[in-house]
Formats: sequence, C-alpha cells, structure tokens
Amino acid sequence: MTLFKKILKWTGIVVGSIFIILVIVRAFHFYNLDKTNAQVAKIHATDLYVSNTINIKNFSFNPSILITKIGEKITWVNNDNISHTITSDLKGSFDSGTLISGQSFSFTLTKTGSTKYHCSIHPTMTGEIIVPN
Ligand SMILES: [Cu+2]
Repeated sequence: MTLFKKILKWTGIVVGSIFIILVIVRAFHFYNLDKTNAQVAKIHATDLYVSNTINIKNFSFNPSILITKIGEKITWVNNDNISHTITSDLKGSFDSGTLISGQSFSFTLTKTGSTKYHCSIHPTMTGEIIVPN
C-alpha cells in the first residue's frame, strides 16, 4: 500500500467516525428535546388556569412557577408562621411589603412573558409567573 492510499484509508476512518459520533449526538439531542417538551406539556396541563393562588408555606412559594393568563388576578397567601414579602425582581414593579402570617397580597399582570419574584426577607425564596403569548 502506498503512503497516499494509507493516508486516504485513515482519513476515511477518521471522517467516518466523526460523522457517526455527530449522528449519535444529534439523535440524543432530539431525544432530550422530546423529553423536555413532554415535561413542559405536563406543566401546562397541571398548572395552567387551575388556580391563581400561590400558597406560601415552609419558606417556599407553591407553585413556584405559575402559568396563567393575561389579566388574571394572582393572590399570594402567607400560610407560614413568619412574615414574608412578594417582591418583583424587576425594580418598580410589584412589592407586597411585609406580609404577616395569614395575610394575602394580590397583583394582576398585564403583560405576557416571565415575571420573577422573591421574598426580600428570605432571598432564597423565589418564584415565577409565566403568561404565555
Ligand atoms: Cu420570606
């Protein structure tokens, strides 16, 4: 075998291997995408328009992600024995101020998209409201 043929043979093997790897990676990507889409569909099916009430309990917002419609009134109820706030991550948007145990706060979103919020007393407490287009 001439050197040229050897080079040609090995180039073929390398290129072929890369191609096979790319096909596998791509197939795996689409498989994962399908799984993600299925999970999103599940979130929509369980959370969409079911309730616009967010229960604050054990230092968390439940549900932590609420998918709702534009113009719906969202109400947070503090069912913890400690004070919390519902504060939009976007400065100048909503802020409940200190909500003592048993108190509630309502807000109506008038724009589509994602709105993230947190408790200003306990910054690890976070939540999100999604209004699909
Ligand atoms: Cu809090």
